[in-house]
Amino acid sequence: PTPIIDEIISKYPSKVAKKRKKAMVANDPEIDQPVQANVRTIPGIITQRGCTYAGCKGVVLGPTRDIINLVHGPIGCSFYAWLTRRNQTKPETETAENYMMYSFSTDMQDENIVFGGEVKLKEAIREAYKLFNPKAIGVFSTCPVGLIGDDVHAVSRDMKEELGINIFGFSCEGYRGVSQSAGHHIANNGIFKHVVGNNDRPREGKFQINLLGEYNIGGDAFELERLFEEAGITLVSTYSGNSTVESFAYSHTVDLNVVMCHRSINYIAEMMEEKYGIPWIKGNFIGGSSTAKTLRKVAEFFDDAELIEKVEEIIAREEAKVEAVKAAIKPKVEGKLAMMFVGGSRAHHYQDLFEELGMLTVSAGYEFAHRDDYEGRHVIPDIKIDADTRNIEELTITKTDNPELWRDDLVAKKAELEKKGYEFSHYAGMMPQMKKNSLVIDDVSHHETEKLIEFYKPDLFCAGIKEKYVVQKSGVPLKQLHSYDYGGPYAGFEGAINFYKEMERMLVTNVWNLVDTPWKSEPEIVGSMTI
Ligand code: CFM
Ligand code: HCA
Repeated sequence: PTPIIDEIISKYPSKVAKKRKKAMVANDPEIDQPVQANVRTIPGIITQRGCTYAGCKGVVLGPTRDIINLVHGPIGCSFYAWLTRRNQTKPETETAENYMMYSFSTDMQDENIVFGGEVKLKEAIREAYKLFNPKAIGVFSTCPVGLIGDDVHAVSRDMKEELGINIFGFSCEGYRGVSQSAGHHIANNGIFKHVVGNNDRPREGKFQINLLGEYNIGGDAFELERLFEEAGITLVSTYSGNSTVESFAYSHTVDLNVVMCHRSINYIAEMMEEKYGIPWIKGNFIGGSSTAKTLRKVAEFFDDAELIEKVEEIIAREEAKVEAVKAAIKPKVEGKLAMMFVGGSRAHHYQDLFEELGMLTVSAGYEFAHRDDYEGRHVIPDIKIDADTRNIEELTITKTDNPELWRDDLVAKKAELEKKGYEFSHYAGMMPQMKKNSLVIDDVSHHETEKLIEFYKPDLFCAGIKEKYVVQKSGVPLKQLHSYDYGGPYAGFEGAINFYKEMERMLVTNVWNLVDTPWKSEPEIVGSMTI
């Protein structure tokens, strides 16, 4: 891939080329190689990234149904974050709170930008309270809010006092960080400060866990809920697919946190451990074998013979179904080439599904992940702290002084299991899993995407809606790994079966060879100019 990297960057001015080269690595799973990540995109280059507000409001808090997520800003920011992520939710009863189908905004106008929007924000909070009587309201700052200096935190404090419900603000202006990633961190901090620990309800269930970083895209979380329920594992809270702020408030009472998307939610996992002594493990439920592996790891943690037996029974039954479908489809898609460029965890997790089908991931990268998501958490101490990182508050967490909440039992359990080689707080990142000489690219640009397609002629490209049609016009099918193209679920055992079938549908066809575009044979625009 080194000549490919050189060819890709040859189009860039030398300074840009030098910088982009650092974000591209010919992988060698045996050795550590730094990848430039979580740095600002060079202005003028079109990439897939979104903004900090999207990461905070859209991604982390968006799927939570019993909180009014009020956007302080122009209407467009709210409209474009309105249900586009396909997170599903299932209220406990028909009348239970569910605000997810609404789009709440202060609808800032010129006047509010010039003279300040705090009064309008207060009015909007009062109106929302009067109309819906919610238990909580979150206020999300869009770009102009930070520019004009509206204090969403002071307004939230005042309104919390006036209305007597939980109201808190997020300084998640779009420009505040490098990407959505900054918004995840801001959201994690806000939830931890204002919600976690608000309710120390008595515990039910023998084995209690939270699932962190699972957002119920296409119903993924429903499939996982099904498995946990059958195993007898109590899923206390999910951050944040099919979730409630009510459950976040008592989520610090669990025995174990299982982290799916490390990028977006590792902060809460770490903070819960620091404050309450709850350990966390990295899990992955994308792919039949990953699902089995993660379920076994959870059962091993609880070390209960009955639970282990039940989990084995579920795995045996479900894997038989998965294997049957795989056996029928694998011979048809084996050897096909895939590449994927998605947010911060799916570009890694979906490699398991392709591996199961015998497909090869020739190139992959994240939009906005950090070096630890590529190279593994051991590089965290070496990550350069720059101005953009310093811009995001790092909460100082201290051990709870409530002896009933501090889990000495779990601290001891962790130490004991670690001696046996059980891995906690561990994420190896995507690179050790990828084949030698596969190409890793962070924050891939449009130009780079075109070049990659030209070089590798992949059978499948995975990305999002902005990339979909450009890629398909070049004759390569694109599978959206954000919205699943309205399919799914793809998590768990049922999810794996759905995904295999989807691959068969997309790849066992000749239709992509028939795609032809007029600009291949003649220039798109022909004209002459007379002066
Ligand atoms: Fe985590 Fe996500 Fe992702 Fe993400 Fe996203 Fe998403 Fe994604 Mo789109 S939290 S990093 S910010 S798994 S919205 S549910 S699909 S880019 S790979
Ligand atoms: C976001 C949301 C997004 C966009 C998906 C896409 C999602 O980044 O703000 O580009 O298709 O999953 O909905 O990642």
